[in-house]
Amino acid sequence: MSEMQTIQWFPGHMTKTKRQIQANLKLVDAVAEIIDARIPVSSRNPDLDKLIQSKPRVILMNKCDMANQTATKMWIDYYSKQGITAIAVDCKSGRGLNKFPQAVSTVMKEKIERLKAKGMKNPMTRVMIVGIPNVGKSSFINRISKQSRAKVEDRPGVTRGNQWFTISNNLEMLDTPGVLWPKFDDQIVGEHLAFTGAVKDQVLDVELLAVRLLDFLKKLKPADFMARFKLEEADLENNDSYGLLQMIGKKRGMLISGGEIDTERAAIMLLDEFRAAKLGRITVEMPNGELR
Ligand SMILES: Nc1nc2c(ncn2[C@@H]2O[C@H](COP(=O)(O)OP(=O)(O)OP(=O)(O)O)[C@@H](O)[C@H]2O)c(=O)[nH]1
Ligand SMILES: [Mg+2]
Repeated sequence: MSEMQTIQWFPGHMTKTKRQIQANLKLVDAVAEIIDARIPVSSRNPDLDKLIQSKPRVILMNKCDMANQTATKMWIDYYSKQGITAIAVDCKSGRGLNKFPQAVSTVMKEKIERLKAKGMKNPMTRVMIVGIPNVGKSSFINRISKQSRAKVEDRPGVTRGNQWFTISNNLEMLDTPGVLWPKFDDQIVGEHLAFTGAVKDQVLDVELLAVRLLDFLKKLKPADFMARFKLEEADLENNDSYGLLQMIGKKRGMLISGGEIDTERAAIMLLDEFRAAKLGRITVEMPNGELR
C-alpha cells in the first residue's frame, strides 16, 4: 500500500500542508511540478498557482510511457504557448530526466543572468518538487539522485531539517516533496483520478467506474483495447457501456454460478489493465478539452 492511500485531506490538513509548502518555497528558487501525462488537468493541484506565485516552474509530465505520445507533444506545445516549460518524463525507467537540468536553466535564465551581472560566478539554483499523491514524486527523486550520483547532505544552519540533493555544480533539490491535494470537488476530475488509480477504489463503485471508463473508451476506440478484447466497431455501437462490460467479462470467462457474468470481476480487471497501460498508451485529457 502506498503512502497516498492513507492520506486523508481535511481542511486542517490542507492548511498545514499549505504552510509547510510555503515555508519550503522560501528555501528554493524554482518548483518542479510533477503531473500525470495521462490526465494533465486532473493531476494538477488547484491552488498551486496561488501558492508558488511568480516562482519559476518546470512541469514534469510523468508516466509518459503510459500516455499517448502525440497527446504529450500537444500538451508540451500548449504549455509552451503559455510560456510554461514542460518536459515528458518516465521516472520508472528514467527516460527524459536528462532534459531536467536544461529545463531548469531555461526557467531560471533571467535570474541567473542578473546574478552573473552582479558578479556571481556560478549561481546555485535550488528546486523543490510538488505533486499530488501517487504521481511519481519519490520515483523522480530516486531516479534523478542516482543519475547524478547525488549526495544526500544535511545542512544545519542553512536549512535545518531539510536535506538536499546535489544534481550538478549549480543545481540542488530539496529531498522532501510537497504532497498536494487534487481538485477532488469536480466529478469528472474524480473519475479521471480513479481511472489512473490516483484515488483509492473503495471510495467509488468499481462497476460504475468501469462503465464510465468504457464510455470514454467507446468514443476513443484505442486499437490495443479493441484487439485485447477482440471487439469490433459494431460491438461498440450496438452495446451500451454496461453491455460492453458484460461482453468483456464473458470473453474472459468470468462467470458466477448459474452462468451469470461476474461484472464486478470484469470491472476490476478492466481498470487494472487500463492502469497498467495494457489497453494502450492512452491520454484521457487533451489540451483542447475534446475528450472531456
Ligand atoms: N509506468 C510508470 N510508472 C511510474 C512512473 N513514475 C512512477 N510510477 C509508479 O507510480 C507509483 C507511484 O510512484 P511514487 O514515486 O511512489 O509516487 P509519489 O508521488 O511519491 O507517491 P506518494 O508518496 O504516495 O504521494 C509507483 O508504483 C511507481 O512505480 C512512470 O514514469 N511510469
Ligand atoms: Mg512518495
